[in-house]
Amino acid sequence: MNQTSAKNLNDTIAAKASPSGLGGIGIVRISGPRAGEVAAGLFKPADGSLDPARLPERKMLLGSAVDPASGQDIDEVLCVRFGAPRSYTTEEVIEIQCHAGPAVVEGILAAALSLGCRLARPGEFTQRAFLGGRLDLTQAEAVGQLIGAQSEIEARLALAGLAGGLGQQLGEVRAALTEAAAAVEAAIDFPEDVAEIAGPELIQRLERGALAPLERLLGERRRRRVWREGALVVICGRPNVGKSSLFNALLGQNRAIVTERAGTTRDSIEESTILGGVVCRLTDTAGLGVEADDLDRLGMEAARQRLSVADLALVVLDGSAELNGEDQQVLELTQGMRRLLAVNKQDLQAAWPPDGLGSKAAQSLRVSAKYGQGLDELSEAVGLALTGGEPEPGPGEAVASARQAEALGGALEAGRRAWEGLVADEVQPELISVDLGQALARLGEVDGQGAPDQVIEAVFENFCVGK
Ligand SMILES: Nc1nc2c(ncn2[C@@H]2O[C@H](COP(=O)(O)OP(=O)(O)O)[C@@H](O)[C@H]2O)c(=O)[nH]1
Ligand SMILES: [Mg+2]
Repeated sequence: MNQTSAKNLNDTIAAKASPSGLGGIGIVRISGPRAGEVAAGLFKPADGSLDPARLPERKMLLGSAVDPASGQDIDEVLCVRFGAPRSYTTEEVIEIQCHAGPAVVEGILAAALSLGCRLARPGEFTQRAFLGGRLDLTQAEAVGQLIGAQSEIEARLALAGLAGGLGQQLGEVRAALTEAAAAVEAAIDFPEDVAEIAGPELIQRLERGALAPLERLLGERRRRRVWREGALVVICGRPNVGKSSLFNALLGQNRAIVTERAGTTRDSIEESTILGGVVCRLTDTAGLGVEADDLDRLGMEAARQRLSVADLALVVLDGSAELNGEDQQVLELTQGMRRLLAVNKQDLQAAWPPDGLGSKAAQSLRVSAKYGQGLDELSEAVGLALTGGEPEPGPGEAVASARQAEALGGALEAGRRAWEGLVADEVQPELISVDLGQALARLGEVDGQGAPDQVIEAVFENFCVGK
């Protein structure tokens, strides 16, 4: 059992574990000490010799769900029992599979609630798995990530997190910090027996066992963040260069309106797609350049706003028309950013030579959005620019989330201060002890060991109900 307070663990919770709407199968999940009683109250096994209060474990059993108040059948169902602690939550769990009609699922859930269950909060099943010691906090977060995964890559990464590699590495970091903390405590308690607070060996172990691994994890996060979280790619350029055409072509669908009239796209449109292997939110923006009216101004403001938070600017230029002042403005606006230049309309006669951009050229590629030329190369270039060539993390190489990285950064900072204090050997041990304690606390925010309730709650708040 983790140290976190096990509040409300005595009650039995229930929720719909399948998504809302129409589908083949609906699932109601019940977890807690009274799960057996609930099963006895609402499940009638087809095999009359079975005791519904003590169903055999891990066996799909046919039967019917009945409304305990009226005794009427709600649906023909399958019921499976996972006995504690060999269940997802480590508690007694009953799962009832029914037909997915909303009335049926809600009816069974209502029956469970009438038998003394409470409706589960978002992520509460996984929270119980964590409190039961089955998952550490990094693994619990990976469950949420897996459920939210929109692409195969995201799912693979979440699965790597679920394997618990990050938690394991943090266990080693914790051991090194704890060892240093113990040595410092000894120096506080027995100052006359301890000549120096910590010997060079301990200082080295702190560096190698805690600080270096934390630095490595944070570096890994910086380098591979886009693999985990995807990237925001903003298409920009002056009106009529073919931004919306390129947006549609890269998505493989006609999402944005394309016209010969300049200034058709007023708002930013965003869609998810995979470019060069990276999950991208691709944004089509209004043309940047000369403002004709208020709508133009608003559109351009929206475009600038998206650009300011973009991971990559995809600057579109019209290769068939002379570059003008508006193009120059866009080039200047995106100068300091990570960017790629797409020189569009290569199917038409070129109005300027490929090297016409001089020193402004970051990397430029010739494409035709209209005729689908050069798009694969552009996709690859986008992926490469975003990942900097770092390969996708393999199995067991979990990349820290933003929340985790923030806490790891705090742990590193505090640990580094303690290390400096130990090296200088003139800092009061009490102060070093405080720093080490803080490093341990920040570490706990990541794997959940000794973490305060608010941290744990915050992690599970992002989950959906039923998981
Ligand atoms: N020939 C040619 N025309 C294009 C190409 N891409 C876009 N266009 C045309 O350029 C005009 C403006 O395109 P649009 O995508 O709306 O530009 P935006 O204002 O930058 O979004 C439309 O008439 C498109 O058909 C291209 O690769 N080749
Ligand atoms: Mg447009």
